[in-house]
Amino acid sequence: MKFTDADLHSRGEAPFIDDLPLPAGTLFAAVYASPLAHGRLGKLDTRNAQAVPGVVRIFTAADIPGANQIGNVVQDEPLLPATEVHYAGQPVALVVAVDAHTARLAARLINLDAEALPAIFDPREAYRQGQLIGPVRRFVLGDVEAAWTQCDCIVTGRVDSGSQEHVYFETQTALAIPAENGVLKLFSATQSPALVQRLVAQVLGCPMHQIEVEVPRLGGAFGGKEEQATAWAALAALAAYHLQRPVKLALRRGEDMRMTGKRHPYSADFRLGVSAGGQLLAYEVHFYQDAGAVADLSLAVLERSMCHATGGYFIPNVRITAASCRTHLPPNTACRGFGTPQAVFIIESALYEAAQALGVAPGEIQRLNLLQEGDHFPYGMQVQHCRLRRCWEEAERLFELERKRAAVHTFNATETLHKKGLALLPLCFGISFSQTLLNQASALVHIYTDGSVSVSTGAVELGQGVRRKLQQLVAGLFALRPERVKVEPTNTVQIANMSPTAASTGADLNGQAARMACLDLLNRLKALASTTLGTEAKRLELRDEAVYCGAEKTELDWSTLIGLAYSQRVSLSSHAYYATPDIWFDRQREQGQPFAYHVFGVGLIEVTVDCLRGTYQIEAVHVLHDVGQSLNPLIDRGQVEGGVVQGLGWMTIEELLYDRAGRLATADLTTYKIPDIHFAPPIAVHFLEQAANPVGLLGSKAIGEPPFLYGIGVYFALLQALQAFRPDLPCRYQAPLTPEKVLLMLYADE
Ligand code: LUZ
Ligand code: MOS
Repeated sequence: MKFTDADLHSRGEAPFIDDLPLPAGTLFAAVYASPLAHGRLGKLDTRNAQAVPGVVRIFTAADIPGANQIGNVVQDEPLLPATEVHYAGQPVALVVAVDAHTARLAARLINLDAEALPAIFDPREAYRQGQLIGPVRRFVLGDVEAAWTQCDCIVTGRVDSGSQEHVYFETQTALAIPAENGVLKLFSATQSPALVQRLVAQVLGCPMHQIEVEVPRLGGAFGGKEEQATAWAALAALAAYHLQRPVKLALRRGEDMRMTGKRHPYSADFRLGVSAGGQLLAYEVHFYQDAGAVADLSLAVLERSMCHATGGYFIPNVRITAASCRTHLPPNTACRGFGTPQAVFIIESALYEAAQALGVAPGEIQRLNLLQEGDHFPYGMQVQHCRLRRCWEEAERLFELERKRAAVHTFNATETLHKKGLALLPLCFGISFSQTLLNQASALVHIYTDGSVSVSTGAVELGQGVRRKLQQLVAGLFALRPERVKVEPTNTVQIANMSPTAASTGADLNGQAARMACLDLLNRLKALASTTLGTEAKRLELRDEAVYCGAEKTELDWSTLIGLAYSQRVSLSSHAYYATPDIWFDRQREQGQPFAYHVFGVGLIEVTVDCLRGTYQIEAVHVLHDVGQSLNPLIDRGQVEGGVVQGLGWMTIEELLYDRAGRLATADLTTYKIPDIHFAPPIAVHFLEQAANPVGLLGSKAIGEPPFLYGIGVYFALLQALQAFRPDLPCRYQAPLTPEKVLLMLYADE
């Protein structure tokens, strides 16, 4: 690889699926989506659309040769609905034309005769009406009922958190190319090539081996392409199947925002009991998750929320109840953090409320209750290699916490119209898919006769630098310059049945598999070198592209060794399979050990609020993060910075608004504001030192999702500043805390 993905991205040269040269005769598709949030389908009038010159064909549910079903966890999602629509923006028909403009133009001429049905947009209302996805689940630790009597102070409250659009730079895209014998090659912007392969085969009614899925790279994903890339791939495939022509479907930003699901909004009721000294004694919480119209990954998201309900704290008596509520919004889905941020915002809100009631600083309660080695989570697992207290203590010194607190105090005592706030957030994030079976990966490593290396895994490069990490890993194991190692695009022919690149496990799982394949090859090569040199294999070592015996360089350099292996008929390819050991979960008992390990850290956020205008400035973020022994500190730093900014956006300015009919009103980036360079504060990232992870790849820890959580601190920093201005402020826990809401909180009388 001459350039890494990062080089290409910074030059604007990284090609995405939309940039691929198209085969002659490629057609273009556009989606006709439901204008209704809930309705019974009548006649779909496509005559005007058909009449547009350049329109080739319009597809509906009736054209699906196999199963009209793309639900994965629950089979509740038709590719194209036949009888009812369940959200505004749901694809109803596909228009295929000679160019994309014509296809879109024609789609606008489709008329749907549908009868509107009552729609629900609030998860609590859905819950009242019994509109649930899956069973209501409960995790229990200790005995909350008995514990309430021992609490000196009990607080209750309600917490709401909003949705969040993924805003991947690359919108949902698919290109389907028919090949001989009914085979379809699909380029799909997906985190889950195997899922796309399986569901497209199901939709077309053909065996999976007829469908090849390739992912060159993604322009961001953030969970939004874990499950929700499937529909577009299946639609393009459906058209290509019937027309036997290549078909491309690439959503525009507005279409993408209207048609795809987002982060799950949560509403929750909590009850938290503490001792007079601030010890957390009992916690009861009820999560109402807004799943949207179909199950998608909602149940897995809910499970991860439950696993993180107590955040970075130990609470001996806990009762967590969780319901996934079906509404008539687009199906909410995986989004960086996968239910953890929602759960953490809720426990942090409860803790803040308790601090108010006790009249102490939240930081004191946080510090007192941090998880320690061997503490139990409400799902039975004990925390191991716990570094949270260590992180907190080091952070206090590193961030000069006392000095910063005093500065805020002084500022607030002297300034009248501006107030400052400061909040800490302890991080504890479980790594592994909570669905144990997904924690598997495989890798295929070829060494070509010139000594160059090709590595295939199931990992999808989505901007997180996983290819760079794999390249470094393999180059390191073979003692080669990185340029000698190429990491291939992700393809279902090279790697079968891969899990999604998700749950922060991409480098971890696929790296473990790649490492095993490399070690296998190394064993073969060392055996060969040992025979050739007449030296014991265990004394041989690869260094600087050559075979060494102890400190002595032997006559075998890498190229010679590989040439020799080929001529001696030693296989230069290896396939390896990795499954995370020692993890399990029993959903009957709601107990288990779902995570291989946890990631820890502490974040500090400082804000200043302009109490006349309601505007605020995030002054600085400091992070002390436990990434184990980093595989690549520069990439990991980027992941922390990006995660923090995305978390800040979720808590503050990112607000999705729907009209009364359930149609997204903020369907572009002028009305849906995301953090930009002016919004982003300086972020000081420190990694915990001497912190190799005993169960991670080369001592590393996963990095993708956990840092998102640090951003949650901003809510409580803002509350502190607001309370400095208005001490009687009734605290509300309702994110996002937009400047408009700040202004209302400061001046409106409730
Ligand atoms: N996807 C999934 C995830 O299917 N299961 C998980 O536990 C998960 N966690 C984080 C992100 N994606
Ligand atoms: Mo994800 S939220 O696709 O790791």
